[in-house]
Amino acid sequence: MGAEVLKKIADYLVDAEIEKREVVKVTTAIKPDLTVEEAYQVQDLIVQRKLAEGHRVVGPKMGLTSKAKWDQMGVSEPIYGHVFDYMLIENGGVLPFTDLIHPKVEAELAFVIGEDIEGPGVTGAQVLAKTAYVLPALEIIDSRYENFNFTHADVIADNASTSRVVFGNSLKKPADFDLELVGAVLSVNGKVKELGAGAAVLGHPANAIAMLANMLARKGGKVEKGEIILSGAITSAILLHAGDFVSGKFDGLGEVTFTVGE
Ligand code: OOG
Ligand code: MG
Repeated sequence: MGAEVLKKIADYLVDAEIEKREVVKVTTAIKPDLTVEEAYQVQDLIVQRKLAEGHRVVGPKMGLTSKAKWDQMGVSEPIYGHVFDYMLIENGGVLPFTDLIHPKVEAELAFVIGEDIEGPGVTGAQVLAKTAYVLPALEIIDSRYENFNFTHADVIADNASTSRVVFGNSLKKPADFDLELVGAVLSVNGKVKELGAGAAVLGHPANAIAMLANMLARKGGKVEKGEIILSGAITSAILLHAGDFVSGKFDGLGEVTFTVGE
């Protein structure tokens, strides 16, 4: 019985994604008492459905890891989601506006994992030692919920609003950087909209990957070699419109851009 409801929620959210329409949040429409544990079970069902449909997981991602995001979304606890291969857009590429519901963009630092990282008790320093490369990224989030309005459990069930990702082309060794100090400037149509530094993400973005490893360990999972993992937005997310040109400039890591198509 319980399992049926969770499958119904997973299909409700994936169908909304595929049909590009917003839906009332799960805790209002289907299950007011949805727990965080159940929400991650829904997310696992979404992963299973995507894999069955022939998609591949690029890696988990972290979200809600900065004060800017906590203040913007009204949910102040970090969460994780999953990025799939069909979500990748090349640097300089086009995001067709009509593919999504109400997309927003945010600037992030990403980690290419060089060795498996298994919790509990993982620290940011251990993450850095096991990171092959860091690279800049723009994440396009697209909550399936009306007005991006959700509770902690709702957003977890909705795969942490994950929708598209543009990775930068420059891969750098983490030892060559102080990721705390890496500045990020997010502009739309040549106007600076948001700016910040790596330290906005839990003091150091490697701490977000450590937290992810520790969260996955509770379910017997780990951060795996070869995954490319977003550490969470440094700043608030910006609502996108057809025709927008988006640029994220990251100190020492280059520029990531895309255009929003019609
Ligand atoms: C949830 C996803 C948050 C981030 O980087 O903080 C996220 C949302 O804000 O809709 O991806
Ligand atoms: Mg994000």
